[in-house]
Amino acid sequence: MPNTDNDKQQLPDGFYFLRGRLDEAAQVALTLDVGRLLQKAPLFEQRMPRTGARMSVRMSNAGEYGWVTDRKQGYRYQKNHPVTGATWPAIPERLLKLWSELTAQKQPPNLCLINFYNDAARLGLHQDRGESSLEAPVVSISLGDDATFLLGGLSRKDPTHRFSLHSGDVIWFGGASRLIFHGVEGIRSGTSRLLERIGLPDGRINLTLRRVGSGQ
Ligand code: MD3
Ligand code: FE
Repeated sequence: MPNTDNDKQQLPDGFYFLRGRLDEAAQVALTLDVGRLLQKAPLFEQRMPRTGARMSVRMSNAGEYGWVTDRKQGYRYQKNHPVTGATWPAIPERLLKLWSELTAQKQPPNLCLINFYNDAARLGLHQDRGESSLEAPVVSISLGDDATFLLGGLSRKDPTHRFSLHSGDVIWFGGASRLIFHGVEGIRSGTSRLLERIGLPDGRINLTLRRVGSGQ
């Protein structure tokens, strides 16, 4: 395993790394919320635009919009689950509360992307583009197994730093940080038992709260 020591690393402006922001009780409560969301909106497979390559991270969404991608239509925000056709379930109250506590934004998030990583899943280095406003921050919450997160710069060629992300860690960022290249190298399977409570074998859930679309 590569060195994942964060403490000496420099974080970009507007990037807040809140290690252990959620205690055990808060993690359990949020995990049960996620379990209820996934009953209404099951995890599904996403496919890359054009190539149709399957993403190893399985996903779902809550909120007015969901992030969806497939071979034909590519990346987009849509109001319906691509498999069930149902609208997405509401974003749980405790996530709305966390968003307002951290960001002091007037508008609530209207998209919560749910990423599920099993021990084979990874997310290649990418930028999050497409949100109508880059002003709105993003809040990310980690639950379950540890992950190795990669943080680069504004160019794909910039060097990347590795961070360990643990269950209960919260990252939030806005401004220039929004366009930084980032990814998830992999998880360390078996480092947490949290997700057993919702019937997922070992793995990691990442929630990202965003404000997308019109009305921003
Ligand atoms: C830094 N998810 O869903 S969340 C994503 O752990 C995504 O599942 C990762 O990247 C995950 O798009 C990382 C934290 C995160 C999200 C967006 C960022 C960090 C970011 C955008 C710019 C810089
Ligand atoms: Fe991302």
